[in-house]
Amino acid sequence: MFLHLDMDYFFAQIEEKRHPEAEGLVVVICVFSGRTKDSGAVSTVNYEGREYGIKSGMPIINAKRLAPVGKSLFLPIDKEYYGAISAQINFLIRQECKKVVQSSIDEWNAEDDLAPKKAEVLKNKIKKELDLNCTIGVAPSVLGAKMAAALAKPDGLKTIDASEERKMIDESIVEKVPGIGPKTNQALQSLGVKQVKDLAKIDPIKLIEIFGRKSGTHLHNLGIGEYERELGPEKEQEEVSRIGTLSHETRDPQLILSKIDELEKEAKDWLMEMKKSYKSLSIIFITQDLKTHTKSMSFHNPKMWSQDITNEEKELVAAFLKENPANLRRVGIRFGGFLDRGGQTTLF
Ligand code: TTP
Ligand code: MG
Ligand code: MG
Repeated sequence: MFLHLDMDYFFAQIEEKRHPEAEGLVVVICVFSGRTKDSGAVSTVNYEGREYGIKSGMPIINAKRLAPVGKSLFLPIDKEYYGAISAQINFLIRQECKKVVQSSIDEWNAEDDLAPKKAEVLKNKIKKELDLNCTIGVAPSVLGAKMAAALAKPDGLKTIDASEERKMIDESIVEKVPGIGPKTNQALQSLGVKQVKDLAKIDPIKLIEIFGRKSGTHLHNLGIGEYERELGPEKEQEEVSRIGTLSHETRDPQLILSKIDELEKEAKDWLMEMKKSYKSLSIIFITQDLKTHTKSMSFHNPKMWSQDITNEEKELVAAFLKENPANLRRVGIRFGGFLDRGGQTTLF
């Protein structure tokens, strides 16, 4: 069985936790372009905001027109912080399931014989450790799991068997199938294909003529109920990070460094496993106001997991403490700029 996990209104949910005053408000995450005060696009919006028609990709100005006055919070995107939370979720999923592929900042696919049970455990763990809601779909195929999750959103868990999966996919309109974009949808509409099951009525030769061998075959297989039963390849990971909460808010270098040491060991297990050496090291500092700061250094000669970096860590922590007077709530470590141990770069 496969499971598909997608975080609910991910960036906006994280910001809700950071801003307790956001409770009940419309929360809009904005990518400000800086040209004028309000130019830019909406990254995402919480479910309250969706009720007013605010959507990802919409100009911020339009979202401001739709949002209820005095009941909305427009916040700038903080990708660094969301990436750190995503890395923590990634860690939890990999602790639980054997085969995992991350497909976006807030989405994972996993294969596991015990997927229904694992899904439940994971959902609870993410709630307990990060106080975040997600939705998980479980099905006999990767596509089925993803579509089950879409139907169960938000805060849902939906497990379906093979016949329920077939019915769900057959009856879905083609536009709702992940991978079928507006162009393919339009071409299918002109063939009279509305639901996925209508694809079975079209001669596969014709589908291949129109969409090419690969997509044409894929569409035909969808129509006859043959779905992918393998996780796709994982895209090359470009960094590994671990982040953790300090036992109390502090700026004591000793306490901070001992937490970093713990996180370093976890991240290095991964480096060792994946046979990577690295060229950059960052320490992430999350202050008591939940702002994220990073101090980084890079190395001309790549370092192996076995090399001691205590001095580098000390240096980065000291540099941060010198310029920022705030107490720290959480710290993290990140390794990047990977090279395979043979010396060849993996980052083309
Ligand atoms: P999604 O999972 O597509 O959306 P979501 O998590 O906000 O909401 P849902 O509950 O429906 O899953 O995307 C994950 C994050 O990616 C999202 O929180 C913000 C970002 N994103 C953008 O920046 N721009 C976009 O157009 C989309 C779709 C997402
Ligand atoms: Mg999501
Ligand atoms: Mg997503």
